[in-house]
Amino acid sequence: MAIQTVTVVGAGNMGSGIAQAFASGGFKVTLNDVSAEAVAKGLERIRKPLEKRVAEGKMPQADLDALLSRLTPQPDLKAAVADADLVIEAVFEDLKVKQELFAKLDGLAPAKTLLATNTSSFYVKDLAAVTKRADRVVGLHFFFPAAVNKLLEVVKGPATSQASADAAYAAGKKAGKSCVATADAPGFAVNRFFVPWINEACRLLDEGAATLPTIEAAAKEAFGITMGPFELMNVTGVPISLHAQSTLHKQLGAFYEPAKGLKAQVDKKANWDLAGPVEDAKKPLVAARLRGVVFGIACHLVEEKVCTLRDTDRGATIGLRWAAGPFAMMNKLGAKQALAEVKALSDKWGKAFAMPMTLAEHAAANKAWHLPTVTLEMLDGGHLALVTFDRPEALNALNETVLHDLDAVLANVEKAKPRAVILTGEGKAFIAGADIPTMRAHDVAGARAYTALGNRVLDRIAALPCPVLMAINGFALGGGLELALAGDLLYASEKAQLGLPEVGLGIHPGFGGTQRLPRRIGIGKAKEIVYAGKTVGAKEALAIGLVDGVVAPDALMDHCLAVARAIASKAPLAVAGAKTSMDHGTETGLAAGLRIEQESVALLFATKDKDEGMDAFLQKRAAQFQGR
Ligand code: DAK
Repeated sequence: MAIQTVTVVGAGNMGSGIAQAFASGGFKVTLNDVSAEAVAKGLERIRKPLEKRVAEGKMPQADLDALLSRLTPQPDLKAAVADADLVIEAVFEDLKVKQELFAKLDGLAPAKTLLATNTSSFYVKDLAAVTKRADRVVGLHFFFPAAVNKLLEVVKGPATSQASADAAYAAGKKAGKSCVATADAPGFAVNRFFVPWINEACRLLDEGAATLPTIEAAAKEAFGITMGPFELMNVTGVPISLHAQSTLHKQLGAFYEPAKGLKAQVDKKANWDLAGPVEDAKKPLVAARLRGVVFGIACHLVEEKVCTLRDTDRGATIGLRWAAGPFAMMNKLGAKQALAEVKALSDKWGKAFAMPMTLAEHAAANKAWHLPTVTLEMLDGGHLALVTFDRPEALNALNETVLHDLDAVLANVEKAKPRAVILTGEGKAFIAGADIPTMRAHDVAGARAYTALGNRVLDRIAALPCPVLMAINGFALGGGLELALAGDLLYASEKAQLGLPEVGLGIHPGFGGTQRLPRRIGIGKAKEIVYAGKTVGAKEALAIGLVDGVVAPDALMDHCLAVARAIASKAPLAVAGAKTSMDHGTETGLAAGLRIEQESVALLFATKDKDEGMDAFLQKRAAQFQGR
């Protein structure tokens, strides 16, 4: 279910932002609203800021022209959805209005079309219920401003098929979003803790626990943000917070009841007055209350299986721009302190804010939450595996945890049997090397064990039967470059820096750098890099054959996906045989290598895919390979 054409219904701030994101991602986008004027206004919302970027030299005119050429205004709903693979509703947040629209869309859109709602407060199931295609209804919850904010919650309703959720997730990623998968629960993942965080700030004010500027300052410091809850409400609109909190209250009970002061402020139709004195002594109390709300709810979310621990944290860091997610914050603070902060609220609210069992267990064992440092996503119906190093705070440096997490992910990749694998890094680095504090602590025995672990995991990458692509998005240094060298195809962003700086640390490469690098670029160039601890830019890396392509940063993942898809469309056993023949054959003499190739290709003549590939040629059709 590959999505190519997208229709956005509703050309307001949210809708036009969504349309822009999909058009930037290369989709053909149709923008619809109730009238030609409303659609034209929506297009202007997209065009104006982008024209400004062009004028400031931040965007080439050609890119703007290309983006606009992918956007079609269409005020007639029937015509707008006639050719859509995905329709995203971004109309007024009113259940009746949305249900009427969904019923209409269900009648007008082709059977294949996926219908998505951008609701932030209603259940996906309540919209699916008015259609005859509940399996093809999903939630796509964008965050304001939708064109810029990278977070996208992909909501799977109880009847949504996995294929529909996967297709929506893949489309969101292609539109440049960092997707988090959530269940169909009140507030999905982020609003469930973010909105009560705002409400708790209002409660603190109601109680006279601290002045508004004190709460604002404490929140900024504790969560590493530039705007506190009150300033945020002023910017986004105070009534929106009240509406979101009231919705949670209806569904989740007393703890979520809107603060009196919040209601009063909405009645006053005024913004919050941010001026006044900050009482430093009261900041710890305020921070503890705000953290308590967030920690408790984050644990509830995971216990209720609404969202994973990692995605809950990503929601906070990507969508809200908090310095750390709730679980990373709890790890930093310690489980016992986190427990105390949640318990203070739980004691006050009883069942309405139940003590999360998992947090109590972690505190009793004085254990940190396990935040996976390497993640796996299966794409294209399982044909592609995307592995991401996710320790951006240390530039994805390889410590024992990362290597063990990678090992576990590789075990799952082996089970899933994809046709190609892509490895990349979150943030500005691919991997900035082995973890220096970890290495600093090792003696000779420790170093042997660490190298053995690293080499075992890197060999596991090299031994995968399918091609492994490295999407080198930034620094690939030391162990990071060595890991990349265990792959088959290396593609670098123009911003990438590649090198082996080990000799500058008093050691030399220990994860295969002295072996795999000369095999790839020749002994002379390899020695130049290793002896001088040299780092090269992407262009030079291409010139010396270290990487196989250099691509603009934004285009790197698309490029790797395109190569991976081209590979995945071919006979998997044939590709695997070619890989083994090349990898093993080139490690022996020519005669032995030719024998390896001969035996490998002969065995392919026993496969169904050989018959399918040749029949397809003779019958002038595309081959459908099964990997058998
Ligand atoms: N290990 C641990 N933390 C690292 C790190 C690393 N390799 N690289 C970066 N970080 C951390 C930084 O300390 C910083 O953390 P905070 O200070 O914020 O807590 C955070 O990542 C962001 O880094 P920077 O602030 O430095 O970022 P910049 O953009 O300014 O600089 C940089 C980026 C990549 C130029 C710089 O971070 C850098 O030079 N990093 C170190 C690169 C490096 O030397 N890597 C190690 C190569 S040696 C062996 C096994 C394996 C190996 C050898 C032997 N045996 C067991 C024998 C392999 C060795 C290596 O990989």
